[in-house]
Amino acid sequence: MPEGQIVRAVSGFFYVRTPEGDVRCRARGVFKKKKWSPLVGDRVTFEETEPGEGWVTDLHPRTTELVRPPVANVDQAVVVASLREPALQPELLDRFLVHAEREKLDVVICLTKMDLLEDESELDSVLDIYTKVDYPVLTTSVYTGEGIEALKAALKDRLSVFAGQSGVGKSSLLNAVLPSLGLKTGEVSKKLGRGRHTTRQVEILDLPDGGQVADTPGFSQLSFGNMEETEMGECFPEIAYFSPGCKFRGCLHKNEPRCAVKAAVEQGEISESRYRHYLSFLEEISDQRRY
Ligand SMILES: Nc1nc2c(ncn2[C@@H]2O[C@H](COP(=O)(O)OP(=O)(O)OP(=O)(O)O)[C@@H](O)[C@H]2O)c(=O)[nH]1
Ligand SMILES: [Mg+2]
Ligand SMILES: [Zn+2]
Repeated sequence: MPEGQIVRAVSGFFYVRTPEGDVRCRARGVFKKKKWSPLVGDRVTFEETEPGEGWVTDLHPRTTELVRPPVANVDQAVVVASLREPALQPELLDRFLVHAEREKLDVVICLTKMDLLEDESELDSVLDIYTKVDYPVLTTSVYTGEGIEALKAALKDRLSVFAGQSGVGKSSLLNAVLPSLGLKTGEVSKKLGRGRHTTRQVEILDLPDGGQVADTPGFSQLSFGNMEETEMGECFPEIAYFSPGCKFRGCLHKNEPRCAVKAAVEQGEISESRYRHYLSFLEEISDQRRY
């Protein structure tokens, strides 16, 4: 039976991409019974009942599975943030990074709207934080073209998901990478200082030089759901790096004695803002437990 990849899901239909074109499929009832639901990105087996229409009959094993945005088999997260319009929210950026790390995705940070930057020092302090963690950081502008070639290179031959709050310019970046996409973009509200949730659905797009991207709707609420406190340190690469030096196994790097992570923060090897967010995420998890 033929196989393909789900590239879009709209009101109960899954669009399965094949070399011969997209086939609009429903999922067999058996999926509901087994509580499986197909995701965009899934590799599937399907049965064509008439030209262009059919049934999904089997889901292939996933390499990764993101809940928010809901996409399967992603290799890389492009975490998009603007320094201005909307203003950078470092805590939200770290939240996205934790989720990407938890799924063991490769990460590229993309700082957008460089043409709006007035003061270089604003950028330097952000670069300082993230290059210390060894995250690749691209600075881009769709108006000057800065960083677009570098972004194209980073997207080659893998499935990348674009994530970030509404209005930071995810769809605009994808349009700059591939103008023929013509994705809809939206003004950032002057009054509210945030985007208008222009992109409504997850959709996988093929790039001409190899590779795929998933544009996703922006969101600003992202909780740590079923995460354990002990997992959080693993999702901050710099904390994971220093923690073998802690005196106690299972050290949460809060107030424990002889904590190598706290020592690294004091010596400036781990950035204070990242450590602060780590602590507040831990707090959030233990608060969720309580209720
Ligand atoms: N000055 C400047 N504005 C930009 C840049 N990139 C995007 N914008 C503007 O930012 C606004 C939001 O862009 P979108 O691409 O729709 O943002 P998005 O992240 O896809 O937003 P959602 O789909 O709502 O999640 C639009 O008005 C864009 O024109 C840039 O590099 N420089
Ligand atoms: Mg968009
Ligand atoms: Zn510790």
